[in-house]
Amino acid sequence: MNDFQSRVNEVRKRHEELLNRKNVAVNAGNGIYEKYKYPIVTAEHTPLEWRYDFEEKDNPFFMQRIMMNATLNSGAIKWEDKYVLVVRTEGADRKSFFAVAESPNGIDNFRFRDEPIYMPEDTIPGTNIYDMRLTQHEDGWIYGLFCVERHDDTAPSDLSAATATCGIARTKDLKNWERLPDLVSKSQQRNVVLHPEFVNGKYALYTRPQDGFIDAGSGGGIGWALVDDITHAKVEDEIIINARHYHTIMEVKNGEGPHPIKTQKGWLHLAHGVRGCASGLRYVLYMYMTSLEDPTKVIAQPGGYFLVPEGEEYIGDVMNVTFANGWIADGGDGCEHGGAMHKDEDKVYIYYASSDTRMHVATSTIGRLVDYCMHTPEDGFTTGESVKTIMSLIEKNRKTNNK
Ligand code: M1P
Repeated sequence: MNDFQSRVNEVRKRHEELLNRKNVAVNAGNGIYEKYKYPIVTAEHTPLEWRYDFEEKDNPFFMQRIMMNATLNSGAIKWEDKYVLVVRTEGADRKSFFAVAESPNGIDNFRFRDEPIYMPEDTIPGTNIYDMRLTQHEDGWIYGLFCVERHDDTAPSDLSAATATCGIARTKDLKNWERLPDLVSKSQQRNVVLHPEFVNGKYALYTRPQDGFIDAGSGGGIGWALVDDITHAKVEDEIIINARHYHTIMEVKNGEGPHPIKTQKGWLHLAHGVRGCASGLRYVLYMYMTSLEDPTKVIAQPGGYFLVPEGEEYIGDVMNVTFANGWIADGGDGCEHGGAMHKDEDKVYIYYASSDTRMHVATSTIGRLVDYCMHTPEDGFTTGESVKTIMSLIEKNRKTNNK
């Protein structure tokens, strides 16, 4: 065997070992969810055929010709009995694209399909696309809403000036995508998510109005807008349903994660909150619940964060970030539509990225997550209120322990 062939064999062997690695639950100790020992999808999981030229005469050193940098913020759906991620995959050239990776059990063995998704363009082509939220809507389509970044040509001399718009595409099979016109909105938009059910006969969107590409500015938090026609979606009236607040984990920005999960007690939401600190922005995950009768009404808002970067999760291209735009509530059906009513015992697979670099999973159940939302004290917004909340738990425990 020549050097070329033995190197090919070695690279293939290592790749297969990585893809077949079993994952192990690590008890997070908070009782709310389990994290797992290994990331589930990394740049190293991408197919070798995307990266290497296997022709010896053209690539005698068997080098990577195209490098992959990161696999992050992934949409998720249970589809044909598989746990499917639409992974934001980022090449060494900084361009993100979408690619489907599937697992038989949701926690390991994720394999990319042979080819990434070639997303059709809107009338004005985008420079970069990322962070797809998948919604299996009651209209029968699976929608993918994502951020489209373009250079802001109103500032021609500033090469970092950009705009964020919500791109919309739909599919029936996660293979062929129909691109619809981008969302029309007065402000820039990122983190836009389609609610799985019609509300008053209209499509409902969670929005995140923002003044600039990075700054939320006057955009007060997670918004809500009803849209008549998803094939020409336009935000007319937008209300803020989950506001940012001074000195909280979402002081600087927040954004809806995946679409909410329907439970007997209300819609369960996962979102991210951002605050500033000396080392930059810190992105953490938080949860809240809204009413089944009125999805704009928050009925539970645990104070503080739900999940944060820990250990190696802190480190990556953008440090101190956890971000989630995909989760699967698994009632055991092969592919449940987005608005299915979930039972307490249904397992929830929370797919999150750490530090804009790699994908992880955490697992819980509907019952645990609802309990977490309904019984975690709210943020009292001051040190005094926080201490009072701790004191009342101590007092309750004193009584319990003295029984
Ligand atoms: O770098 C952290 C995240 O920053 C952005 O999120 P937001 O719009 O809430 O600031 C997004 O670019 C996201 O992809 C990224 O993970």
